[in-house]
Amino acid sequence: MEVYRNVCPRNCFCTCSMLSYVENGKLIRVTGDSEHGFTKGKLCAKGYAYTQRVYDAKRILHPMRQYPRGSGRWHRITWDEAMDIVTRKMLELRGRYGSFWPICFNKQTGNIGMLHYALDGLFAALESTVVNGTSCWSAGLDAFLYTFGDMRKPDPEDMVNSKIIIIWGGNPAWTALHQMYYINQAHENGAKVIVIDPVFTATAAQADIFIQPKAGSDGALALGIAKYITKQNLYDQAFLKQFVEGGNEFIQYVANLSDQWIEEETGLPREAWQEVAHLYATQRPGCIWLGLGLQRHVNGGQNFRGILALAALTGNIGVSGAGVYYPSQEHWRLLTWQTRAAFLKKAEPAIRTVSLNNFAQEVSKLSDPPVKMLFLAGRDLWQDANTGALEAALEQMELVVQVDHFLNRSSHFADIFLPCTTQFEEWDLVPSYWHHWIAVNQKAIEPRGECRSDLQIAQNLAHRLNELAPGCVCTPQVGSEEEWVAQELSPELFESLNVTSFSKLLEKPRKLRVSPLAWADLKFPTPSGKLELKSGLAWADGFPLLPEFRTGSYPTVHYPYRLLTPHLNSGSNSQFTNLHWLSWGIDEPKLRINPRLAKKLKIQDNDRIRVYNNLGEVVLPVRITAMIPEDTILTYTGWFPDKNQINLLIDGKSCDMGIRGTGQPGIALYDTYVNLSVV
Ligand SMILES: Nc1nc2c(c(=O)[nH]1)N[C@H]1C(S)=C(S)[C@@H](COP(=O)(O)OP(=O)(O)OC[C@H]3O[C@@H](n4cnc5c(=O)[nH]c(N)nc54)[C@H](O)[C@@H]3O)O[C@H]1N2
Ligand SMILES: Nc1nc2c(c(=O)[nH]1)N[C@H]1C(S)=C(S)[C@@H](COP(=O)(O)OP(=O)(O)OC[C@H]3O[C@@H](n4cnc5c(=O)[nH]c(N)nc54)[C@H](O)[C@@H]3O)O[C@H]1N2
Ligand code: SF4
Ligand SMILES: [Mo]
Repeated sequence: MEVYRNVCPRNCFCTCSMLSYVENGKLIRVTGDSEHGFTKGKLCAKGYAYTQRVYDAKRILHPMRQYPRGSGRWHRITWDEAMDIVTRKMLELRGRYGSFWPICFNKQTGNIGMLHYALDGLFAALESTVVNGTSCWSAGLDAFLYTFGDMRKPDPEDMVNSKIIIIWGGNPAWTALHQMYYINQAHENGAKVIVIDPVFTATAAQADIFIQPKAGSDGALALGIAKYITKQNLYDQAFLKQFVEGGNEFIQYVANLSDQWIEEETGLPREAWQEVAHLYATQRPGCIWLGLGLQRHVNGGQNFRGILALAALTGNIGVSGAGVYYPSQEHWRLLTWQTRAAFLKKAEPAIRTVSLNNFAQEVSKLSDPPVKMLFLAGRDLWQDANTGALEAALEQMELVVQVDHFLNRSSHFADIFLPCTTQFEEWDLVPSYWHHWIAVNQKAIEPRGECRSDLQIAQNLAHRLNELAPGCVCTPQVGSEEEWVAQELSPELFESLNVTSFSKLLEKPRKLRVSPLAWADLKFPTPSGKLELKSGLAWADGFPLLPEFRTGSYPTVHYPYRLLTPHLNSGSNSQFTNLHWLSWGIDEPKLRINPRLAKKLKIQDNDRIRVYNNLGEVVLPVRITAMIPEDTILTYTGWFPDKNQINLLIDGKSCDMGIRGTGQPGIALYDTYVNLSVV
């Protein structure tokens, strides 16, 4: 049996290293890689299910054309035919409109490997229309940029040294599974774990203290904690004086807030935040984990600023066991991004951008020239907000091309389907946005059927375009995938990994030699050089100078319930839930409602409920559970084939922040309101 090293390229905190076992050219087993210090030889259930994903009967193994669009009548075509249809259309549109702007490229994070950025490079080089923004983390990111000047976090392995771990608006027991090892280690060493979430999650079930504020009220809760810490004189005066800008103004601001106001905003009794405040200020060092769910609100960024202020007040920064955790990309900066750059070959391409936030509406609005062709890679458009508008938006497209493994919800509207390889069938380099380990993804098996990698598809497109219109695009045609991977590694990266050659890197995953601490030097790249609670940049961008609370959104008379749609353990966004191993016994999607609400509305378990708002309606079976408050309902995000799709009800309004870090505000996915009726 042959054994290869692979890396899970999903948009997931853990970026696990895997060992793949191959017999007679077939992948027969996948395990974790015990040489990977962060994941320690384990995977999540999705990782172990890759053997099914690779060989699933529904995986598409050759190019196909659907005619007519939406008919479900797909027929096989050759790669040559597919490339011909796609590139001729591209050139015809350029001829008609004078540029490639009528072509919109929409890729997000279906696969975060570096070689997949070839397509991004190609469409930027062509100067087409490209999607701008991300649904993950923008609002929270900007709060870090205002406060610290950059996004850096401690080594997640350092969490074992914490005495208090506050997990605020994140559900790592499901979404960052391997981090639970470090949280549990700290717990065993006597740390207290506090979870703050409107929902009693799998993470909350493992905590010492669970605080259940109203969604979107976390900024007010943070101010309550700050008020208690300062009033009781539990704050770090020396730290504040030396390293913090606006510390005194902030203390004055919180001193004037009434406990009653905080109680009303958060729905919590004052004892709740006072206990958290006392523990965080006195049991040191303490860290805070800022979840992504917390910032998917219209006031999400400003709420983050309030929480970041707590680390500043207590001086829980730059020392082991302390700090604030959020995804960050320190070592993405050590990669050369050669794949993207090699395809792009231009410093400032004249691309046109379209916002992801309300993609359907925004893409329809573009004129002069209008968008006439959509190229999707690693996307399920039904993960976007306002999916009700997608059908009309897609109607205006003369050609929709999709690169994927499976026919998904978006395929209904596609004309051409190009099947791509999985990580086992290609080389790649997948950096983590969480831990400090790097591993190379080796090709373990030959591509299934006629599948090609995103890199190859970019090369094929460039090649055919140049054949049809010589000099149309300047892109490289040569080099093995292995060489492309090697080019992503900079001398600084080699040095940091303590290896001298690419081949050494193939032997096992390596850890970067970076400081386990963030901000150990306490020098901050902000305008003042200090950690800024008072931020002139925030002010210039239209936000309060201080981390004041900004009220969020509220239910209305017509739509009295908040709809939360967080991430599911057995899926990775839209991925995996189509597999039998992962859908079996899970029984999703369900609509969770509180027992008191069920009683009020005379709803029984498994009743079918109509959930609706001004955008549309979805019918789902109910699960009655006390894990959520009475005014909230919950169903998980994901693709449940043939079932109703909840994003129909999400309107795509923007978060307060996000433009600074990612060019677009975040999406306030969790500020959605609905009403219910029994079917
Ligand atoms: N298993 C699995 N893992 C994943 C993913 C997946 O789909 N499945 N997706 C990956 C991706 S792309 C992402 S972005 C991350 C997301 O991972 P997380 O950071 O865990 O974020 P969410 O699942 O969006 O929400 C987490 C929690 O935030 C809570 N929440 C919502 N609003 C508020 C609020 O106003 N205040 C507070 N305090 N809490 C709130 C929700 O109730 C939920 O329990 O996970 C990644 N990992
Ligand atoms: N209601 C609600 N909606 C949400 C969220 C939420 O919390 N609630 N979360 C949002 C968030 S944070 C995110 S990140 C998005 C994620 O949504 P998307 O950006 O659509 O990403 P995925 O669902 O991970 O994957 C999309 C597709 O990529 C394909 N794919 C996998 N590997 C490859 C590859 O190598 N090449 C190509 N070409 N395709 C590949 C998969 O098969 C899948 O069909 O969803 C967002 N939508
Ligand atoms: S989905 Fe996440 S936890 Fe699961 S195998 Fe992939 S990287 Fe690891
Ligand atoms: Mo995400």
